Amino acid sequence: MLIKRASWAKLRGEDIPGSEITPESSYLSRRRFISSAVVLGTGSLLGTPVSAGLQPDDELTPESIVTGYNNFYEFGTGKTDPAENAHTLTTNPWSVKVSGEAKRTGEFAYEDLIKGITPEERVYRFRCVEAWSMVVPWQGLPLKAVLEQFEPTTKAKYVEFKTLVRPSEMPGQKGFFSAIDWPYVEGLRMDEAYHPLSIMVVGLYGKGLPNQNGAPWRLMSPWKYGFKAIKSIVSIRFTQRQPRNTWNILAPDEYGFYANVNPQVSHPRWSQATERRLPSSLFAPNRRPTLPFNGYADEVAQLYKGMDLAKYY
Ligand SMILES: Nc1nc2c(c(=O)[nH]1)N[C@H]1C(S)=C(S)[C@@H](COP(=O)(O)O)O[C@H]1N2
Ligand SMILES: [Mo]
Repeated sequence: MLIKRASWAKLRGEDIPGSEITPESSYLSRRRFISSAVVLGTGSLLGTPVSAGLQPDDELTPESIVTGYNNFYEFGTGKTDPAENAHTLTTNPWSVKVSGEAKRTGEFAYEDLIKGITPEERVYRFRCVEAWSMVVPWQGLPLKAVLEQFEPTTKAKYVEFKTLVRPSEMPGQKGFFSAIDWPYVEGLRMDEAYHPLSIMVVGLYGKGLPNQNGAPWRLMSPWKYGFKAIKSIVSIRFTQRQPRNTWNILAPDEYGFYANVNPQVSHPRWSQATERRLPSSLFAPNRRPTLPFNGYADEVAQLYKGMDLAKYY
């Protein structure tokens, strides 16, 4: 696996020496980097981003699309609603409640939970269940390092996450008409959460994470559909039993708990065999085949050995 350290100072936008600043143009020139990393396979290319699973023609999705075309129903159901409405969300102070099958539980300040963990840069393919996709340079903390701080017990088989509920700042939580019973909730099996590809995202394109993308921190397990990547997390609970998750509660026949990207298991209303890689338009749809586990099968398929993936969708 290819790992590059990111810098907390940079993600916080603090004053740092010019030499540490990575201009956007250098992200663009990494297109070449990405393909050569894939060609070289798993060499120890320290200093390049983690790019396992990327295909030679995967190009970074422009920052304006990653931060302007979002799903974050707390701010509205339209793709541009989050970018329009989320900038006023208060993310400092931010506290996180930890509960369940762990030795260290209680209320923690966000800064105390990220202290001492070095952010890493991960360039991941990102596939929404709605059949569009992106390639995103995230900065994140290995999820395992975040969760181990709480010393989960052997009873912890799953971990559940919840998003903030604050209707005064989240207009999508105000109406009576919302089908979602807030908070947005998601979960992972512990071995999925501890997998090295799973990260808690704290930055995007080398900057602090924009509110519309889930500030101050959000989940990312790149082999799963985007709805697993829960945003603006305020609660972490370790459990023995599989938790329910928001989209599964809304439409259990359409969205499962596992939500592993799978071109062979169609959504009841559309095929998952292909995806529209953004930017995509009517005349340049940029459609490409969807890969099993979103292209990360070599890394994660063994987590599901012996499971019927059509049943555990
Ligand atoms: N709290 C919360 N998290 C969420 C969502 C949401 O509506 N609320 N949408 C999910 C869906 S469906 C997707 S595709 C991704 C979108 O992430 P992005 O806007 O950063 O691309 O966030 C996921 N996390
Ligand atoms: Mo999604």
